[in-house]
Amino acid sequence: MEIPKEKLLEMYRNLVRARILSEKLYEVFTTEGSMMQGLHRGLGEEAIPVAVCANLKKGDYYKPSGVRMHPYLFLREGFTMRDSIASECGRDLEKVGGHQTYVSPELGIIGKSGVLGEDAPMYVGAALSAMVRKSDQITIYTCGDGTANRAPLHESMVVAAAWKLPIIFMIENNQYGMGTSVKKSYAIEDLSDRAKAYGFPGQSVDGNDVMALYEVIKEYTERTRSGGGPGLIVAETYRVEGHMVSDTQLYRPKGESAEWWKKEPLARYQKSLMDMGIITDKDVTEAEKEARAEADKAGEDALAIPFLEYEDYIKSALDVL
Ligand SMILES: Cc1ncc(C[n+]2csc(CCOP(=O)(O)OP(=O)(O)O)c2C)c(N)n1
Ligand SMILES: [Mg+2]
Repeated sequence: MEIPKEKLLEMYRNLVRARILSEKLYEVFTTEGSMMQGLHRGLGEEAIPVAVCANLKKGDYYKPSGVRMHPYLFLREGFTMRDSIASECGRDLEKVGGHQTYVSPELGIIGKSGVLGEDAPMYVGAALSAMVRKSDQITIYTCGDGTANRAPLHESMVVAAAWKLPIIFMIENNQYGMGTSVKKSYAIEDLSDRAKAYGFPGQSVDGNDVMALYEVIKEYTERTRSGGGPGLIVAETYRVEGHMVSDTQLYRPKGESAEWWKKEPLARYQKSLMDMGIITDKDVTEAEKEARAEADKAGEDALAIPFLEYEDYIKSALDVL
C-alpha cells in the first residue's frame, strides 16, 4: 500500500507532538503540587494513537488504552494538549473530566472505567447504536494486555461478533500489566490468535512501526466501516518505564527496557522518512520546535486553571454521572 506523502507527514508531526507531550507530562508532574495523582506515561508507545487517529473520522468512537494513553486524545479534533495536561492535573473537569476521564459524546468519547475493561461493553453499545442509526461511525476500543484478559472483554467480543458490530478491538501489548509479564499471564505467543475463536479477523503488528500500524488499521477500519464486522489488532510494543513513576521495576530483567528503546517509534519513523527523501534535518528541527512551543503554552494554560473547590468538584463529578 502506498501511503500518501501528506498522511506520512501528518503522522510524523503528530508523533513528534505526542513524544513532546510525553516529556511535558513528566515536567508538569515534577512541578510542585501540579498533579495530584501519580504519573503513568505512554513514553515509547505513542505510535499507536498516532496511527489510530490517522484512520478515524469525526464522530467515530475511540477509547485509548487504560491508564497511560488518554493524554494522546489531543490528536483528535476538538481536543488540545492543554486539555490533556489539564485532565492529568485534575483541572477543568467540565470540559475534560478528571484524571484520564474525558467524556465528550459528540466527539466520540464516551468515557472510561477506572475498573479496567468494564468500559468495553459501553463501547460495544456505541457500535450497536451506530449500526441501529445506520451511521458509518466505527468504534475502536483499545486496551492493554493485562486488561484484555478480563471477562468484560471476552463478553464484549462475543456480542460484537454475533451481531457483526462495527467495532475494532485493539490490544496494546506493552509486555506488562503492572509487574506481570505477558509471558506469565498468557498461554499463547500471538494474542491475535484469539480472534479466530470469536469469529472475526485478527492480526498482530509491530506497534512501534508507524507505517505498518497505519496500513493494518486502515485495512481493518475500511472493512469494519463497510459492514465487515469486528476485528482484533494486537500492537506489539513495550512499556519502557515502570507502571508509574514510583515503580521500582524489580520484576523486570536488567537491560530489557534499554533493548526495546532501540526500537522506539520516533527515531525509527524519522529515519524511514529521511531514507525515503520525505523529510530533512531542517524539517525535524522545525517539527520539534513547533511541538515544544505548543507543549509549553499548553502546560502554562493548563496550570493556570485553578483547582476546583471541593463542593464544585463533587458537583462536577455528579454532573458527569
Ligand atoms: C479490574 C482492575 N484490576 C486492577 C486494576 C489496577 N491496575 C491499574 S492499571 C493496571 C495494569 C494494566 O495493565 P495493562 O492493561 O497491560 O495496561 P498498561 O498499564 O500496560 O498500559 C492495573 C492492574 C484496575 N484499575 N482495574
Ligand atoms: Mg500492558
